[in-house]
Amino acid sequence: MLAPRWTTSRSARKLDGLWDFTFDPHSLGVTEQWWRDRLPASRPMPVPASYNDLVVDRGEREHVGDVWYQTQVVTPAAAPGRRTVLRFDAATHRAEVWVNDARVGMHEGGYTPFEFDISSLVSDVDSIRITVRVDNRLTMQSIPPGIVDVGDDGRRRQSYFHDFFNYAGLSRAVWLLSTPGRYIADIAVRTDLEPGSGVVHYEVEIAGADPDISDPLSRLTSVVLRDATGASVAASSGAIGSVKVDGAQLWSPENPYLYTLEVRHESGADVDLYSLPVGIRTIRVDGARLLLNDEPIYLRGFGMHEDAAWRGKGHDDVRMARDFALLRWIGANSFRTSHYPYAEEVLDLADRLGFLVIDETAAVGLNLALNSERIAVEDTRTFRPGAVDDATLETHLAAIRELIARDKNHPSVVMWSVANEPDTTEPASRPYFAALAQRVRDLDGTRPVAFANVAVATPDLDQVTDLFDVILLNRYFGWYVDAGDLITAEHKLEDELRLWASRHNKPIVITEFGADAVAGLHSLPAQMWSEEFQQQLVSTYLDVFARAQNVVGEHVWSFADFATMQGSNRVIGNRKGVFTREREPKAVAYLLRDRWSTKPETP
Ligand code: GCB
Repeated sequence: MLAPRWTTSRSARKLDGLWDFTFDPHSLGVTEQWWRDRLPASRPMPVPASYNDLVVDRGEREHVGDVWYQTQVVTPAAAPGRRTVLRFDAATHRAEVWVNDARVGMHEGGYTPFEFDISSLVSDVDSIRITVRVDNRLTMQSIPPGIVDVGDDGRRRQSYFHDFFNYAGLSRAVWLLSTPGRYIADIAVRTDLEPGSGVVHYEVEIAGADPDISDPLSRLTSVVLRDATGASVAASSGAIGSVKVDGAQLWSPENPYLYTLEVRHESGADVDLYSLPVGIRTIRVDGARLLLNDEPIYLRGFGMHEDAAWRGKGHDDVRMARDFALLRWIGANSFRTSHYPYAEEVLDLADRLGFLVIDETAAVGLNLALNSERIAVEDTRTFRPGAVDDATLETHLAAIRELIARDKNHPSVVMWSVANEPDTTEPASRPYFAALAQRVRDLDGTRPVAFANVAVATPDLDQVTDLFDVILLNRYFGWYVDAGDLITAEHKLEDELRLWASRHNKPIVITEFGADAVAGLHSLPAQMWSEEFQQQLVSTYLDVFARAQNVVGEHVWSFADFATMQGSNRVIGNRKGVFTREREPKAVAYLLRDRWSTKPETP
């Protein structure tokens, strides 16, 4: 799926701004057909943003169910035959959309884009009313999963199995796109290295109205590859093909060199153009090594969140710019999109700045046993009918398809993570994960596939690791287990890493380790929750990784403090950030900056 872009044949207009917004606690909107008129009792609500922290009433902040957004948009007359598309970069977690009185469709999943061809609805009107029902409910068949019940006071309540606040709404841009009637629907690139050159394989998908042209030769797809100065370095024609670049500059964290693939399609009078940034690079696993451009690479960085005051998970270029500035300052070269696909703008910037991204689906919390103390479920087996079952698998497979459809061309994306901390100790998890791994491989054979393993799924108990290419481990020795005891933590961590390396000849990335620290809290000797303890725990882990076999990466949990549901171990949110929620450094940030800036690029 192509990102919205202005080109000489296309326009891409953002519909962001203040929309009308209404909560629908009694689910009246559908029966009363709220899309037919101005929303009742509406208030202004910015798009993009999560709505939760823009209200002051607790019931509204934690509302469970539908909310409605509406806006009126002027639609300049389109030339005959052109196509108009309404696109949402994300609606969390599902949406149903109307244009004027017509229902145009719906979408499941809160973190991937969707669009509707609305050409027939804009052809002879000056303006349109767009109405969106956004539903934040999580069920055992959604990704991520959750359970909705009704409290004694008749209020719906949402429980969920993940450790970040269930922010919802229109959290990314909304667009009105215009393309020629016959248009470039998709481009897939794959890059390869040959001695002394780089190869870009491309596949262009054309779709849309078939113009009445008798001469098929008047339909032509052609591509030009330009270097960073704009000079043409290779060209080809045909919808499928390859171009070769002698002496290609390879994409890497040290030199994130981007070419541009200009694609042009002509069908009679229709001409469509699209420009795609392309980084020439390979990524592969060789035994226990992770190779970028055939050289071993070591990942240094973080698990992160799209999270900030007021905006919640609303995409914001300002926050994103600060986050990347901090990533560079600290010497990171990598991050994981824990625990959902991030806004595509983040990947665009990672491409430009040279960050290696583990791109994760929103499948966080497929683990009832881990949450049984907090959420009353009688049967704590996760993979069974009525819990994570065939219907959940269908949602999960669709989430993978949409993730890869959106992100397949980003050179920064070097690995797919299909889930975070599922219960892979259950034998029934095996067919489920076999189906996921297979789906990824069918859709993209060029990147390693992995999932983030939970602490209890040790090498002896885990049922699925052999199905994957890289082992991602989340470990909290010294925090959730052996709390405060870094000597025991160090031994247990080292023992477990040794065991993984002896069982599987695969690269290991520690995708989570860390400790909460409330910024400004100090103690000598170091105690849990102080900045000193966080620093000592991180330092202990880094020492173990340096001695361990097969470890090819370290991602501290977490980049910055972030909002969670309330809990007796949360201090207005999770405080494992190396930076505060306001993106200022805690003491551990200086330790990491020191360690990461002196570490050689490759082991
Ligand atoms: C984890 C989860 C992450 C949590 C973290 C924590 O294992 O993957 O989402 O935030 O632990 O701090 O508890």
